[in-house]
Amino acid sequence: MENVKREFEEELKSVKNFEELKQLKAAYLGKKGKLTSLFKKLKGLSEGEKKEFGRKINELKEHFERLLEEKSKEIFEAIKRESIESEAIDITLPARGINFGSLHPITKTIMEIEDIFRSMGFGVEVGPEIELDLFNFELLNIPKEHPARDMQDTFYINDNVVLRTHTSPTQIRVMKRQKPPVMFISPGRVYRRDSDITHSPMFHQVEGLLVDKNIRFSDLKCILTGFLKLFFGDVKVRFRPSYFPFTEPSAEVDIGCIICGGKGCRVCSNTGFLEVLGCGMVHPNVLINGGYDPENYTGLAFGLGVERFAMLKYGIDNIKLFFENDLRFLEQFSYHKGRLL
Ligand code: FA5
Repeated sequence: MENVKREFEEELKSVKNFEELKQLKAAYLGKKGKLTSLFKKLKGLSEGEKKEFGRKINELKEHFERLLEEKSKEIFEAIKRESIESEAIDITLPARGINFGSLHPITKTIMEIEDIFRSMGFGVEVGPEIELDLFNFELLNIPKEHPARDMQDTFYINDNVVLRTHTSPTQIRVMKRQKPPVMFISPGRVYRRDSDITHSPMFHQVEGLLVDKNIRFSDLKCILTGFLKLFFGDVKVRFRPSYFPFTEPSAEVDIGCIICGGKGCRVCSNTGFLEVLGCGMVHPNVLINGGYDPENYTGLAFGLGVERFAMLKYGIDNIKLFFENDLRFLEQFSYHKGRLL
């Protein structure tokens, strides 16, 4: 019995897996096992010896079972430990980069323009891109024979409906539904039959309208100069007389050329200045068409091309880049690159 015990304990030490453990168990406790064969020896013993021998064998059996159970737990733990170690994640490894999307430069520019005007107290309105001829032209004091109404410049849907050629129709729409005072900007897409490196058939404008009592040209100058300095930094601003059918007087606004600093270059045609927007005092006819009394109210209005603002701000020399969706171009406006935070 002592020999069997010693042998079993010795063999158990070298057991490494469940298969070997099973074989060991069979070799000692199985039908033909070493311990089982000891039981057979009981037959040849006296009653007194049988009792003593039987008790010892049973104790030995329990001892073996206990050791087998412990070994089984030990193997199980070892397997578990091994799998945890082999599947461990190294959290010190650098992570795979996440692809951040980015706001389109035109969206960013509109947001920036909106932020500046909101800070001055302007609200934001939107108008439809498919517009009645009545709102796009007629009520804005653009007569039937005006060249802008030519098929060469305007996309007509039918005789009375156009793709709006500017955001100015929003002026009429808001005035018709809201009593004065009004003070809002209106960004959106506009369409013209126009295409070269600075002109696109679809582009964006931001309209501005302020109508109240005693609104003067000096208010217009102050608002637009303030806006341009906030948007472009400390640039020179110049107002130049111009003509729009819906404003009187009208002006175009130039800023000192950002490319050459005012010295004169190809971009500013050696003038040192770049035209950035159109503006003026709202024509009395437009106020009447909007339902306002021009004897009591005056207004200022302006309209700017967003692509032109974005091109000047970011030094982009071809308007087509905005619409080609080339990721190499768009990625440069991504927040995670840290350039435009
Ligand atoms: C207008 O559209 C007037 N509605 C602006 C206005 C509003 C004046 C209120 C007075 C009061 P204009 O046609 O100049 O004006 O266009 C305004 C700006 O749109 C231009 O300065 C230019 O920057 C931009 N623009 C015009 N055509 C295109 C084009 N095809 N592609 C890109 N930008 C353009």
